[in-house]
Amino acid sequence: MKTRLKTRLRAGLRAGNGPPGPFRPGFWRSPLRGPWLTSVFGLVLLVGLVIVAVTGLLSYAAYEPRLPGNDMTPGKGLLGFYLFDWPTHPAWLYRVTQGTHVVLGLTLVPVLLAKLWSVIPKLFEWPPARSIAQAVDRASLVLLVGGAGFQFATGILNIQLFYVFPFSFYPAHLYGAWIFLAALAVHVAVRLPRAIRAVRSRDLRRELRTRLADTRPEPPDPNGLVPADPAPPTMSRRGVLAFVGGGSVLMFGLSAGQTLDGPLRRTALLAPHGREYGTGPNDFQVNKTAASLGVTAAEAGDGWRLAVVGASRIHLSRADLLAMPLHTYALPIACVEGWSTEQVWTGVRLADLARLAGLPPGAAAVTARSLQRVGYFGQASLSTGQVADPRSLLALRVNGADLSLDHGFPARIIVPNAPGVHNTKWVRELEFRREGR
Ligand SMILES: Nc1nc2c(c(=O)[nH]1)N[C@H]1C(S)=C(S)[C@@H](COP(=O)(O)O)O[C@H]1N2
Ligand SMILES: [Mo]
Repeated sequence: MKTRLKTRLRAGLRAGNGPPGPFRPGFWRSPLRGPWLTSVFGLVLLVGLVIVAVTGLLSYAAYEPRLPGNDMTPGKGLLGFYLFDWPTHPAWLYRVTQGTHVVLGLTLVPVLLAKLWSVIPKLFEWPPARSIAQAVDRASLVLLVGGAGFQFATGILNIQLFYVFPFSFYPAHLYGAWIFLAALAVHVAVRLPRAIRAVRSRDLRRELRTRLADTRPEPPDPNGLVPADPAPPTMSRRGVLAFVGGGSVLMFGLSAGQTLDGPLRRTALLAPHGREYGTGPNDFQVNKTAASLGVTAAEAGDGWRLAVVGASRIHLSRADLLAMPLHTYALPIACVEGWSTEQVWTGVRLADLARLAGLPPGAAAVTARSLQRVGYFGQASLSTGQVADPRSLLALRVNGADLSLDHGFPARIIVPNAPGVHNTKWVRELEFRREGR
């Protein structure tokens, strides 16, 4: 039995038919597959993924990875050639760029799946390589599809708080981004003219009016997307577009609320954090609770002192801080995971604390260290520009009340336009340094 199968397989291969199943040209029969449909999905992805990639690279810049302790990615000097001082104006910018990165990424998932469906016969092409050029082309597609899959998988797992990968998210997502972008550049250089010709080959408005009964396959194409022996259609092209577009609208609708915040947060069914909060001053999203990071009310209580280090080293109690000039600003917390929320914070200017440490605020960078001893994000460094902004605070109160323990009592950092992760909670030490830039 086994030998008979082997003989048949060998005979099939000799005849140029390839192995059975999906490798046979007659296996893939959807009458909708063709260069036009593939190119429509491809061009939507091209525009969308470039925006997702650019906002992602901006997010890496916003992390100020060149400052001490913010990022350990090996080789970041090369990959971060574009880094620049992340501005503090406008305060809402990171909310917009990171909200776009996450929400648009999720919105494109159905389009990516549809695009992969539309080209799946190419995955089973037989023989695997007809020429060296074709082998190189297919290898670049492994990087393109693999890169996209890796970026979507790690990104989605991260925003859903499943930290399951055996590596650190930041370097992995950054390396993945550059591999994907390089493969995309090759793909666009090779395919774009063909894709533009293909979308022009049919009139979109006409497709949107064409019913199932009038749906015909695209004309045979040299690249083998159109099946040689198409099955009768079970769905029109407009049906496919509506199905994929509807999926995208759904993904958008179920995730945008966590970026927009307010009453719309309730609509964010895909958001892993809570969707409804009370009406108290501290009732807004908590990223990590004090308990989950081992920060106790006792160590954040009366015995707490803030060490302010610079030219000198001084210790301040919460009463000392409350006796300093206090300032109030409405500023957002915008997390890398795409959620954001604006609250009204009251506290001491970081610039005033720099001055207290004997450093001119225009030339002082700072590292904030937390009471937290486990997990990540127990410290973050801020640039001279961030310290100098008058809205950058060591916040003591929020919405008129003392900070709750979960929101960082007795004191936390709030910096305009910084990623949420730089708003260190439960600060125990501020180390100011003189910096050239
Ligand atoms: N010490 C400490 N500070 C921290 C964090 C943390 O894990 N530990 N998380 C950061 C992240 S990722 C975000 S988004 C904000 C969230 O602030 P919130 O929990 O008050 O909403 O806090 C930041 N400050
Ligand atoms: Mo965050």
